[in-house]
Amino acid sequence: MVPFKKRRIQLHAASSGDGTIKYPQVVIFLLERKMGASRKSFLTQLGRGKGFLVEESFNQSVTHVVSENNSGDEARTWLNSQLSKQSGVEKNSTREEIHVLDISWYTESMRVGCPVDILDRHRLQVCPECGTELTEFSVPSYACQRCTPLMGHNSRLTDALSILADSAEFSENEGRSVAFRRAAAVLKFLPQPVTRLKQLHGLPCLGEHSLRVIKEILEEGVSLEVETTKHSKQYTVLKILTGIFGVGVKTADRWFREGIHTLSELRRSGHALNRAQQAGLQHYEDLNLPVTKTEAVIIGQIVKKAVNAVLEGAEITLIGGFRRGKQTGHDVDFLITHPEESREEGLMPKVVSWLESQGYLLYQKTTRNSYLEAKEGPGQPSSNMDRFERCFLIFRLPVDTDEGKVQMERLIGLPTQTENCTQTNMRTPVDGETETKTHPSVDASTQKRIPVLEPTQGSRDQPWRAVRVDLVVSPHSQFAFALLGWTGSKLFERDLRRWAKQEKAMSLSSHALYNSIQRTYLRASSEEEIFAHLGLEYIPPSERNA
Ligand code: 8GT
Ligand code: MN
Repeated sequence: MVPFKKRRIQLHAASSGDGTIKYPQVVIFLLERKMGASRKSFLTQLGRGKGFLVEESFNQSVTHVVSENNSGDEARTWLNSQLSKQSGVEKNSTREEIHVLDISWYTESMRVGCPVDILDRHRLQVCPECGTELTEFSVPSYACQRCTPLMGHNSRLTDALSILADSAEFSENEGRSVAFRRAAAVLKFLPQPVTRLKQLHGLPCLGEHSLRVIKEILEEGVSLEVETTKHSKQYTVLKILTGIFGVGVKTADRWFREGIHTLSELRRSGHALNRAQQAGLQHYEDLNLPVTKTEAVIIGQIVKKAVNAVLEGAEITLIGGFRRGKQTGHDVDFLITHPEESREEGLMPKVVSWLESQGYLLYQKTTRNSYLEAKEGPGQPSSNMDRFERCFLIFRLPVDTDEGKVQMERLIGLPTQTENCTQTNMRTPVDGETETKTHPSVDASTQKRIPVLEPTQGSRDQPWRAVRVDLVVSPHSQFAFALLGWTGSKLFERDLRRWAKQEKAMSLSSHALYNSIQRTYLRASSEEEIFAHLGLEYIPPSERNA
């Protein structure tokens, strides 16, 4: 008898042909029911040979159940019976939902050699009328009270609502846009896919319009309104034009109304573009390619080198979506501080000069710190723009061509590498520092192999790619507030401020927390302390993906 611990090691060692598990986060179980033992065994070997982790028997680590010839209801019923047998899996557990997939997902993944995106057609559908026990959900009202992971279980619904939110933004209807985003955030929080509308009864933030769209998708598979919107001229053109760094909705809409529908029409129009827009147009393709985590880390090392070169002891932190665990982003955000208060003053221009002198910058624009507590009092910035010294950059990142490698080695001797990344829809940058960023990031549940740091365009010969980078400098006394304020997501931040104001009579910004009743500032040196001041349970960055 092999001891239990050893057995598990053997099991995992057997999980791939050459012993390497390429996708440890995807744990597959093939359902033998109706598939048959010999076919299951064949498919198991095939998967393991390609580096997939295919379990012999169902266990708590399984993330993907693959079935052949079973209906969604049959597969679900089987799964539920397995789950109820397992001790330690509570009914209301927030354990990631197990994907119940058709064999087509598996065979396509085998063909490509990596786990393909899970599309609707891969999911086994549960019949609404004959489905197994319906889960009733319960959702706290504020996004900052909820743990929202990166991947939800209702992406079909949340993607649809995000399109309507974008479209509302394009029509400059912020209220409507936020309403759709709130509805999407509630669905993203749910621990299971919604199968029937009645499961949503009584949940917060689901307005009549959102429910109508959800109902249509649950019943018909698609929403006519979403499809029409997505293919409308205004939506497609504004997506393109707001995709130019430095172009916000107002400008894009004005151009659209003037009949400018493409980048080449814009180029030909003779419109005077500001410096940001010129750079945005020039580097359009690069800036609309997802930035990978590897690229973010490499840029982080370069920025760190710059910061250390100009001020000893200064510290940089990766913030924004990457801090929340995203594998790709539309830009890379860094927060810079120094443990001794005031030492950070004047730091930004020096960092920027250093980067410029090393040839790393294609564009830069700095805004000065305009926040003065004593002078401003408890006031909260009217938009989500704050008053830190901030720099919008377009970074010139060497890529994996011979020349790029030479540059990279010469400059910092960094390794080049490849990795798996999660693709995301791109968010669009905006009119410099005068307009807030507008577009949502939509996490697609996709997993694609992207060779990182290879030339971004097949035919391009330049040894670098352009990447948007934001630098923010904060005094140490405000660091925890800046870190919380810049980690996002946008909706999480919005709800933190709303919670503070409506539930606690406090005013929260990226600089400070003010108690309006006691008329005092509440100091904090960590995010945990800020959550505690607000009477909220601490939510780690990876769960702030509302
Ligand atoms: P991404 O992957 O698309 O880049 O997603 P992200 O990193 O979450 O979005 P982002 O647009 O880069 O913004 C990062 C965070 O900074 C978000 O939480 C956003 O709310 C916040 N943010 C701005 N502008 C400002 C600002 O002026 N002040 C503060 N405090 N936060 C801001 O985008
Ligand atoms: Mn970002």
